[in-house]
Amino acid sequence: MHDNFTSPDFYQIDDLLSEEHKLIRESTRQWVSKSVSPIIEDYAQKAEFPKHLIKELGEIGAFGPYIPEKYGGAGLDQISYGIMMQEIERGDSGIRSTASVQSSLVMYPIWKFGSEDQKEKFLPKLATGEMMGCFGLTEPDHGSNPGGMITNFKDDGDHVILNGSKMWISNSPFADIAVVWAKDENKRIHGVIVERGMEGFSTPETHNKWSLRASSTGELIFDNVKVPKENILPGKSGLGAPLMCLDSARYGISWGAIGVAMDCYNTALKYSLERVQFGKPIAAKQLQQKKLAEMLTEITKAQLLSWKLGNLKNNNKASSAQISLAKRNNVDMAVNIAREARQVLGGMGITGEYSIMRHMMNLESVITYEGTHDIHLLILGHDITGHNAF
Ligand code: TGC
Ligand code: FAD
Repeated sequence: MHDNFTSPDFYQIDDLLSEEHKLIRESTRQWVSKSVSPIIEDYAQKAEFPKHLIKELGEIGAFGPYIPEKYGGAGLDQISYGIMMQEIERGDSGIRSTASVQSSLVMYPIWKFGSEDQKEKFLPKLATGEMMGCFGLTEPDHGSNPGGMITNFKDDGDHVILNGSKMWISNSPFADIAVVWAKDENKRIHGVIVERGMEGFSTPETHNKWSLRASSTGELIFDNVKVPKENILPGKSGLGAPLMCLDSARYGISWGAIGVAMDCYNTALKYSLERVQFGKPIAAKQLQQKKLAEMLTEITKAQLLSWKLGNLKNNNKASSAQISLAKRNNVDMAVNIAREARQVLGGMGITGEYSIMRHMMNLESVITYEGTHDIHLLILGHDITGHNAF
């Protein structure tokens, strides 16, 4: 697929970015144009994750951009992380998933809640992609309500014995380690690092997805897995620990959704200028202009939202409810833009010649994972009223 992306910046939001932010954006954008756009449609059609991109994602710094350099990260700020997610998701949500799971759901908990030994053992290899991780929170009977999880472990001397299962886990079929959330004998939730090869641990792949086809999704099954106690994250327990990781990933998704929306808008704009019907480019028709004007309006609002949220995060001032607002708004914005953009392309919009239909299907996962559209509304409702309506 030819990549002729140009990025809209209607409100000169570039003025709000530093030179370093712009350099990061440019280099990530070039990588996406060179390495993702030309191959991604084929991989999505084949329902296969392009594994060869892992090494390159490590090289461009997409694994743990904000993790300190002493652990192999890039030591960048939150806006830099967001910009990278924006550019990568412009290529494909599944590739951004791989980067954000590795960064926010695997490296982040080890960095924030891990022992020094765990940080030194895992983080540098995760940063290069030499080691890949996944995050196991969701269970077959506990999706939106992870606090009800039944995966559990029992004390067994210097080990614990882990039982249960997780489903819908991005990257599980090939991950080397899984950060798994499980209850101890007192029903307290802990993060446990489970390593591939431990007896009783398996990761079957989930097939027949119509969404996120270029991402590998699977289960995590624990059948009396003997895990050394040194693999338990010591720094924080309780549901708040995985929810802190989700806050970081949800923030990245708020930027990623902007990347998808920009790609759809850009494709629709170019097509409408070239496609002639009734003797004129369809871009000259009011109905198509309405679509394009509304897309640009929503993208601009979302850009300002994520930029401001990034600054709050840089100052440790972003609340979970603020993050929910941005994830919910921006993904919904991208879903609507993908649908409108697809219509601008008429019949061509349903083909793999253009990225829009793939984005549109991917977004059905993005609006569901990391907290559904409904759950983020309820988080906001709770924050506004003080009443928990879950
Ligand atoms: P609740 O009683 O409200 O809270 C339990 C404890 O957690 C604390 N807390 C938080 N702490 C840190 N950050 C947050 N965002 C927090 N939200 C709550 C809270 O203060 C409390 O602490 P304590 O000390 O009092 O115990 O919990 P609840 O059981 O009522 O549930 C709250 C709810 C519904 C908001 C939460 O469970 C939720 O967010 N559900 C959605 C589940 C979800 O998002 N799953 C995502 C799975 S991972 C994924 O989808 C990866 S896709 C990756 C990809 O491919 O990109
Ligand atoms: P449910 O919780 O069963 O929700 C079903 C419907 O009910 C939804 O519309 C929901 O909004 C609604 N609902 C639920 N509770 C309420 C309520 N209180 N009030 C009103 N409505 C409600 N999880 C991981 O742990 N790690 C991963 O890496 C991961 N990757 C994923 C990748 C993909 C492709 C997908 C699709 C999912 C992934 N997930 C992952 C799981 C994801 O987080 C869950 O699918 C999501 O949290 C929703 O859970 P559920 O699917 O069980 O839906």
